[in-house]
Amino acid sequence: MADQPDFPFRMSDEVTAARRDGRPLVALESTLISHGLPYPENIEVARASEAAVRAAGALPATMAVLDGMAHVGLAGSEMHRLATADGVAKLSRRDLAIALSGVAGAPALGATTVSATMILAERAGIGVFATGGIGGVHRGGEASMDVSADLFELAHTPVAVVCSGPKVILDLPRTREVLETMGVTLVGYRSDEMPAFWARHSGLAVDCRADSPAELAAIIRARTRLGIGGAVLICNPVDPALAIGIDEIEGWIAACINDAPAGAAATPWLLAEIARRSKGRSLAANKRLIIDNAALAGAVAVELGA
Ligand code: PSU
Ligand code: MN
Repeated sequence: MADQPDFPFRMSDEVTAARRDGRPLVALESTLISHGLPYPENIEVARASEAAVRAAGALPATMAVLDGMAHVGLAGSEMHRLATADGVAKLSRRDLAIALSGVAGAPALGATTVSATMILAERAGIGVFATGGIGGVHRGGEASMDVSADLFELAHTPVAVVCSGPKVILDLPRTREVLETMGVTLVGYRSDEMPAFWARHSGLAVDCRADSPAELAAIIRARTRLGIGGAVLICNPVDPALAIGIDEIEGWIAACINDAPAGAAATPWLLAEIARRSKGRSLAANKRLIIDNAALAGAVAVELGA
């Protein structure tokens, strides 16, 4: 926990005060700032997401590793660094220990993925987290074994995650299967289907539908009471005004997926490539859904009173 002296946290004054006063908090990630979106859209989205959490009545805690220290809650200048610096590391579960070790060669600046952000949120006592799209089984993953550490984290770490489904560049049926096997509770917000990031429809079912933040909070509370760990994954489909049809998206993916690099660079490369091919439409949808997910996470945190 945050009060453990050996865990090198730096909590912002605002987050510290919110925890002391029992005010609701929402964790936000930073990989989408440093690797998921171009500048200046990335800093606009980071600021707008924090504003959306506040408008809902909660307080934002954006996570990153700066100068070897895990940060829970960032200053504006720190978000700006993450949005503009070159060579920001992409930190997943495996990378956190290195980034916090102080060894030579450890990255000075690290953005946290869904998995790393869930870990920091749980350690900081923050139970609700908002992102854009989660990682999952990559296309061809049955051979390459490229499966995002996000899925493992969702299986184990008890933090509710609000997203717009797995990123549509992934193998969605296999990602859905792994979520089921891992025992992640998959809830559609005002949706019977698991959404697919920029697309509202995947053809894959959720475990249950919820139509209000109060219902979402009830499911999270019940899972917490069970004490089984792992996540409630809340899937909030993108605004229909900016949604893109799956067939159109599949065309862009087919045209570039064979050129994508392997490993951690795959997702950022595909997002940038499709932003270009879609003439910015995927970017507009991505921005909207991240901000809307932050707003919904704020409402859920208020409902939970934590
Ligand atoms: N949501 C977005 N854009 C992103 C991400 C989420 O709208 O770039 C990030 C998250 O940090 C997620 C990561 O953990 O993409 C998945 O990366 P990978 O597929 O390499 O596990
Ligand atoms: Mn991967």
